[in-house]
Amino acid sequence: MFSKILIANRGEIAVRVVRTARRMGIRTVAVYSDADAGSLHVAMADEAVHIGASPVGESYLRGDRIIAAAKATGAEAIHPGYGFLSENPDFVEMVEAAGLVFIGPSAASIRAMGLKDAAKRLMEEAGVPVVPGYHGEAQDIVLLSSKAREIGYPVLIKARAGGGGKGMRRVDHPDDFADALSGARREAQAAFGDDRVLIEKYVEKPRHIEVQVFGDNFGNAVHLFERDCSAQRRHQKVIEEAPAPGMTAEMRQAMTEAAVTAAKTISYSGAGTIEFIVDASGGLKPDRFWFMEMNTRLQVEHPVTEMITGIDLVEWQLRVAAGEKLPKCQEEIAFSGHAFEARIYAEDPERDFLPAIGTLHHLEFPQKAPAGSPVRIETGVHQGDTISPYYDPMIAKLVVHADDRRSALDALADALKETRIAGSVTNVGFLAALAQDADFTAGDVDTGLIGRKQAALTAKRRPDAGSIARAALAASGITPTETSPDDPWAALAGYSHFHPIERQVSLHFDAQEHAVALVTLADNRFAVRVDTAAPITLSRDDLAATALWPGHVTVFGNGASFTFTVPDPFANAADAEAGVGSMRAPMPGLVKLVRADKGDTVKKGQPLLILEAMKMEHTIAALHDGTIAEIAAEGAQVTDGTVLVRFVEQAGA
Ligand code: MV4
Repeated sequence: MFSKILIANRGEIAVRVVRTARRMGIRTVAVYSDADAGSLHVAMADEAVHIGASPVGESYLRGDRIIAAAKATGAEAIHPGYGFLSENPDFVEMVEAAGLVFIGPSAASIRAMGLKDAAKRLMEEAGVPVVPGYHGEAQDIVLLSSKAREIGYPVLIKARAGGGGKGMRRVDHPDDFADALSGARREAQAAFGDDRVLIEKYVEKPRHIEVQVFGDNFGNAVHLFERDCSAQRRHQKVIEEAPAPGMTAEMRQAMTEAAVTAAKTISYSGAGTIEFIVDASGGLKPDRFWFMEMNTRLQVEHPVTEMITGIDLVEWQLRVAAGEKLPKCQEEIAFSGHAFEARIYAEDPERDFLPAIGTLHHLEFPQKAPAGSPVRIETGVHQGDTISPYYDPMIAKLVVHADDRRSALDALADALKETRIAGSVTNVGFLAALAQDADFTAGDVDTGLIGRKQAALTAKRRPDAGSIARAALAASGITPTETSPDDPWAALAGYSHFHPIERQVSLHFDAQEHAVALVTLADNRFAVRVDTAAPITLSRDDLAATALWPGHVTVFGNGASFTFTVPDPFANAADAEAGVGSMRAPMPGLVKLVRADKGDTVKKGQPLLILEAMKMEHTIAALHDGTIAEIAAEGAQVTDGTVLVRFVEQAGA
């Protein structure tokens, strides 16, 4: 076995690989960019080497620097994780030429699966079912349109170099073929520098079911059952599960056998995934699945397979790469129960999932689902970290396992409801809604489900009076435990029998202001009146599901979180004034350029200033129409939460 490996990746997968390596007594070397100097994967590894600036092209994609780091630290092998250089055959050859081991398949295996049309031809020859279609070299339009007729409409035109849905066009009628073809070619050329396409029969109600395979360098290959990744949004997986709902013994037998054939055909070594498209319009049938592509790496969603099989896939990767045989033969591999993985992202479901940036001021995950089943959190960040714009904005993967699908789904929903993140907007509420969706719960999931139900799954929720009251209690400065006498708020928080002190707190949610009055009662309780509603009695315990962060307070409950803007008594006067219509810095940075003046009338979406943060420029645009009362000065250094722009208060706002 290796004594030291280098991990050519970042974030949760780098942390994940360190964990298994450590358990096996293998030392680890992390690599990192400027933006990642203080990140978790660097802290977790035994050693770390700086490899360049924040953009991936200057760091995590620099194979030469990564190999030099491995040589300099005496690492014997390189684990690529997923993404970045993990499926780059030229990198594999560079690693091997440097006398190091690539923890993954051979360059030849990666190349065999790299071009989708060639991979499909190869699989067809090996007897693996592929979607009826044309995967040939000739590309003239007359030939392609006659192939489309032969296949039968509707057809799908796909980029041969493709993946991720780019360069894909569904065509329902021969009259639309020429336009669709030129559109697909243009997109394919732009995305991959290759405008060649393939034509396939369009599969209705598609499901994405993939099979985990593993090979070694002695010609052995096994499968570790299937995962269902049909819950996707614009080709981004959202929730994955294993096994696939509704899978029959017959279908599983056919799919896993095809997957092992695929792996053996290319003498595959290491962890791989055979992705199939399944026509679920008539339930799962053994003659309704087709090979789509092979991912020649460990996948993001590998933990659901680990949960149902009890096998550590990273351990297997290390053993196989070190020249050992597969630790188990097929008959020794079984699965039990059901697992789900939800991908928690810094993104805004209400704004069509726009990626978000921000500082994770509060980051809290449940250790266990209320029913007692384990919750596994895979994350590469800790509280206080900033979500940088350079990399994938995934915050964590939440993985649950239980005896059956129903219990696992309950555990997933419960765990999401107990996940508390403040400082950046996240998709946690959306994930909780999806986990409770009737079709998803019934296992009736196809790749179009999220798109069809997006409005309901992302419906904006408004805080109830109880949430507003809890937010006000937190914002008022009352702490979870009784204050000490030298606390400036002690006198106010204390109970006074003769002079009940009423405190006023103003909170804003979106454009709406809430006036809250708090009175301290006996026994550490508080009467909280929201606007004109009847007072609600709260205790210090009600602060548990709240988080205070610069200029804001976030309250959590039942799968939703509400973030309010709040005047901060400790911030400067301008900040304290700022309420509705103020825009704050989402991360610490430098005000690089200011394009509006005090007194200007601006339109929603108009760029107001540029904030340089994490060595990247962010345009801060007006959130709504209005007149500027105050705007940050050019050259100002700001922390996150600092008010950058304040609007003149409008009557009725
Ligand atoms: C298809 C298809 C229907 N028919 N192929 C999308 C990305 C690429 N990996 C394959 N994709 C599809 N190929 C045929 N012949 C529908 C999709 C598809 C899809 C597939 C898997 C997961 C999500 C998807 C979402 C939309 C379309």
